[in-house]
Amino acid sequence: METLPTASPDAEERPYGRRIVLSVIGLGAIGVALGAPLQSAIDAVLSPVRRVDPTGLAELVPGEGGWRYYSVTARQPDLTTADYRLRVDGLVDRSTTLTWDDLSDLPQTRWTRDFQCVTGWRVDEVAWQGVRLNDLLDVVGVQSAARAITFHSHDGVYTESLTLDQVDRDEVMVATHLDGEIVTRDHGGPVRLLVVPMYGYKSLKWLSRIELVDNVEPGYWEERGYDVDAYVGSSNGRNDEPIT
Ligand SMILES: Nc1nc2c(c(=O)[nH]1)N[C@H]1C(S)=C(S)[C@@H](COP(=O)(O)O)O[C@H]1N2
Ligand SMILES: [Mo]
Repeated sequence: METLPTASPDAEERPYGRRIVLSVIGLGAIGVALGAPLQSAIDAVLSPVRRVDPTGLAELVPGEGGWRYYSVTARQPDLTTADYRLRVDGLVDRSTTLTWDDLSDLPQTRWTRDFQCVTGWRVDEVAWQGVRLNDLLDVVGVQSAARAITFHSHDGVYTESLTLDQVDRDEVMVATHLDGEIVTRDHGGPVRLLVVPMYGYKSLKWLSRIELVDNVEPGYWEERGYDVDAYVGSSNGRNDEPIT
């Protein structure tokens, strides 16, 4: 069995969300009853899933509307729109800290897109609203030495990265609304990243900082073997046109 990337005896570090924790207690008991040999056969079948969701059980427990709630930390940030802050810094002309109201005052973009996790689950036609990353970058001014962006999360652990060439495709959003409502805590609210053409692990939740850097720094899952280039295959090609 492969080593779980972030498994730790410390419950605070366990890499699954609380909804899943509640739902899988019964499934864990099944594993105990089956005994070790059968359990390792099940583990082998689930292993591609485990590489992204070490519990392997998120796949079995769909949330509302087909979503699975992922978090690599047990404790999720609990931020109101009033205390939310977004730092934009690194190789920019004007480092800045934005509030929720600052984001609301910027031009708003709306895209309806499918959302797909690398493990195979997918939610069709999710309606997103927020600020295009390129609009935000225009505000701060990107310096010529910048080549990539490192994104940080208020969870203190998760990071993601994109090259500026990838961002130039103009399909990245600092998202404030999902299906008409402020992004919920489970979904990484009040503000998360949305990287439309890529697998879900690029869409970092509880976005805290956008850091312009001169070289791409592998993100959380990239450190664990996933690609910085995470473009979804042709199966996700249905909703690629912006609606506004
Ligand atoms: N901070 C943080 N962002 C994250 C993750 C995470 O564990 N922590 N999981 C990623 C993965 S693998 C997916 S598929 C999506 C899932 O988004 P959801 O939890 O809103 O369904 O979030 C991505 N962003
Ligand atoms: Mo994912």
